[in-house]
Amino acid sequence: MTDAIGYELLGDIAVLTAQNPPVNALGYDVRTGLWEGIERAEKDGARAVLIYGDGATFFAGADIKEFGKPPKEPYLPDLCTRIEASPLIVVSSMHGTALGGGLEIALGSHYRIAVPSARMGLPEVLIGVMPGAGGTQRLPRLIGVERSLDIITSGRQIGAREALDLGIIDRIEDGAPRDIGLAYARELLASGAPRRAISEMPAPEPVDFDATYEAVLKKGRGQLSPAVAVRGVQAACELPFAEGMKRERELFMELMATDQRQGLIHAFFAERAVGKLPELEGVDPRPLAELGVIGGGTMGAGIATAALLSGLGVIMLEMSAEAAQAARGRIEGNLQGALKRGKIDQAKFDHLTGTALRLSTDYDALKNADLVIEAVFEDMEVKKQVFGKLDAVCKPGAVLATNTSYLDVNEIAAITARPADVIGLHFFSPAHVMKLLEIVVADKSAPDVVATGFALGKRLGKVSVRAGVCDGFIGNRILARYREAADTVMMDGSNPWEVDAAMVEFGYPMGPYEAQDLSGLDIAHANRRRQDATRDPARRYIPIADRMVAEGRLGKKVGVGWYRYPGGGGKVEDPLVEDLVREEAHYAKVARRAFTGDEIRTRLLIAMINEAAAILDEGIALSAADIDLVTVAGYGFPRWRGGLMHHADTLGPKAVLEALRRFAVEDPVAWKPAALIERLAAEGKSFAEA
Ligand code: 3H9
Repeated sequence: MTDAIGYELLGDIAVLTAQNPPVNALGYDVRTGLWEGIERAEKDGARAVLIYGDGATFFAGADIKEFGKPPKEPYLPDLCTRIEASPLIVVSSMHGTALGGGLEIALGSHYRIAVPSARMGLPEVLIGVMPGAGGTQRLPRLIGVERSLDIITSGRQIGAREALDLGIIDRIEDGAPRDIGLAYARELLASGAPRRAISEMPAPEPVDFDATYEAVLKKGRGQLSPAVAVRGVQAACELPFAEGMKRERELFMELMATDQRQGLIHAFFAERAVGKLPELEGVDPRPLAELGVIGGGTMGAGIATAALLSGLGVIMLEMSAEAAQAARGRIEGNLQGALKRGKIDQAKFDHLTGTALRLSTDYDALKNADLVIEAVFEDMEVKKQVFGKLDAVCKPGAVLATNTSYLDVNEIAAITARPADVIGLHFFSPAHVMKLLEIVVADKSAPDVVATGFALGKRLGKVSVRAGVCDGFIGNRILARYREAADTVMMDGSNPWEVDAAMVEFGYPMGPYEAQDLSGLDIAHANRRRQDATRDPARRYIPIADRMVAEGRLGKKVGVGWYRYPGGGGKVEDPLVEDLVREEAHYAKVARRAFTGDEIRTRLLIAMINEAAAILDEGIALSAADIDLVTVAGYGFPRWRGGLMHHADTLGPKAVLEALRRFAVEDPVAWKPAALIERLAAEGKSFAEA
């Protein structure tokens, strides 16, 4: 037997223990060990088999690192079938996260028990595949089609309680997984409980699978895996079990061969690699118990909410008692949302809004804070005043963070006598919802201050990405080029809804103009005014957005922006905007022409890739994968495409360069290829290798 599975015979119960840290992934050794363990138990005359995992979890699924390599026998679906076919009573005892192939092993077992904290699910669609070891065949037989479709197409994890209610598991018991599993197996043997094979249960009742497929496909915004998984469940209704397993395998292998699977798994591993910075090796973060937040607007309230939910104490500083009261209202509103969704209970709500949150108008209240995040008005002078005061009151060793989106963190740090303690923590609004956190490392930021930023990000459940200091850091710097390319296309012949439609078709949840309407056109406008002094005069400037602001079309909050938002809800295309665009083009003497969706997409994407390449080359981002995470977690880039640079690699630096050269004929300044792209194209290398 392999070392990955321990074998013991305890009386008439054989115990198979998974020993494949960190998550007991079902790699080749584990599969072989389980197969041999079942055979040995049968030979040894056992009457029951217990399967459980050592360490943190039951099996967390197939070994994703084996994906894309030639599969090696025993295959996981065959293993589940072999387990189920055993004449012995097989019990799976689950703890941690029984996911994907892990839950499928449990479904191949005859009885399932779990500890109360266990979580389980079939998250395969989230990494671009679908359950491929009987999940789409056994789960619907066990709990019905509709509930299975919900679990399989969402990939969501469910807790032990819900699993028990749904009938996925037979029992919940507190204790060590080995102990509760053994006791259960003994009880089953003593009571003469029968062997139960889900495959022998009747085929489940069908639903309208074509309609479900279409609905799921639409919801996936171009992502295929959840929709294809629907066809797997359909097979459970329409085919005998063994045939259904074959169909599931075919569909699974089809998805395995897609770019989408590669993109999603790239994003999965990028998320796990992003915090592992060489500069932080062996560096401990500073202690973190009390967080100060300055400014209780939408951003500050969101940060405070996220911090409270993570268990940190929060002191919110505002300018006046009224403003503090308004900030409390926003935070309580956010927490009400968490209460409604069942994320917290009433007692927790009372605690978070009671003792855990303090409001003050006096900087002295921040003197014991371990970390203070400033989220005040985006203005250098205002920020400097705040940091001057923080420098005066905060305890030695406190981390002083700015939530600026664009401003120079070095300049802010320099106002203090402790620039090593200063860092940028760029949250995205609403901060208690959005996943991205850019950790902006200034020239003098101390390594343990950076480590504290990452520790905070982890605690808040964020995807934290290191960024260097520049105007806009990683995300907003790319966004500026995206908008510029969109505005140029609009000026030269398109309109906002065509541009938006082109990007939605690519997989964005919304296009750049609808997104601007949501965030408010005044914010970008103020930023453009800040950049006026330093803008390259040779660069083409499109004044349409300024004109919109001048006409009071500030976005959704005022009911009109690029679109109109009538009282009844929804957005409406506005011919006035088209007139305005045509007028501006007329003033600028532009000969307009039509753009296809493909042309629009290519321009917007190439513009972003070009800027991202410069960002990578300058060391503002440490890797192409970090840029991928920023675009996916903060800017709506479709995750199934892996992120901006992963997508760029599917095009290839050579093709990107060719497109840039083509566009540069029209405008050599805006489309000047980044040096990195020229180098990679010449060397035949990818962005991932840069
Ligand atoms: C499947 O099962 C297909 C079958 O239906 C059919 C097959 C035929 N494989 O996330 P963490 C690594 S598809 C390999 O930081 P956490 C991870 O990279 C699979 N490695 O910890 C990291 O490595 P490192 C369906 C894996 O506690 C380390 O383990 N299952 C796998 O925050 C710790 O991970 C899934 O999709 C894996 N399956 O979260 C589950 N999983 O230390 C995917 C993790 O070198 N996994 N690693 O960076 C997860 O959702 C989370 O990792 C989990 C733990 C919740 C388990």
